[in-house]
Amino acid sequence: MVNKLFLIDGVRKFLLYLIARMLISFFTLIVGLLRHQYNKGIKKKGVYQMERTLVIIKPDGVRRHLIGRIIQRFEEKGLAITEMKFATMTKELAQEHYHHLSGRSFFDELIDYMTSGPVVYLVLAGEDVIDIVRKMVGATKAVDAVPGTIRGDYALPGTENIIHASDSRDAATNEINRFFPLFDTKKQKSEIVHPE
Ligand code: IDP
Ligand code: MG
Repeated sequence: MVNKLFLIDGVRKFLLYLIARMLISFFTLIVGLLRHQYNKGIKKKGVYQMERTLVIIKPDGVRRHLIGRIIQRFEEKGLAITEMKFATMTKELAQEHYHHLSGRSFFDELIDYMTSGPVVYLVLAGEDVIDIVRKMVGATKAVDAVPGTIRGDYALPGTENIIHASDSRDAATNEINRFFPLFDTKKQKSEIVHPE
């Protein structure tokens, strides 16, 4: 009799366990479907999972009154500007920013150039924005920069080449944090609305 009761109790527990597992699976499926639909809706509305990149209009770009024309290119492309700042770079920040070039013969000249006057810092956001902006910026050396790119249209041979743009996700994160130390990535992390 006692054995029978234990058996019934065991079967009941097993059934409850099965029902609980089925309910969990069912809710997981529903949540997955809802998230899928939500993401589809977001894409349709022009809101994307996005990347960010740091752009610097260098001192020669500012001196040559190219700020407006450069920003216009990014706006016309449809990229969102999420941060913007006008300031002169300190020597310490310039050395940190170009630390990977510290052994090169042109390093001191590069630091003098980057600290020679105010620059414009921009954070641009959008899908694949890092690669898109690098393509818009063009090759480092003026002789290689294709016409139609910013450097191709405005830069001549030498250290001065108008503009900087992050070249990878890691670089973008480091550079945004370097020049916008109060930047709150969490605040705007998930989505950004593109300009119409
Ligand atoms: P990037 O700006 O296209 O990413 P990097 O190789 O990271 O190119 O170089 C950083 C900056 O250092 C360049 O934008 C340019 O101002 C300067 N630079 C790079 N290579 C040379 C060079 O061979 N001679 C003089 N200046 C250079
Ligand atoms: Mg670089």
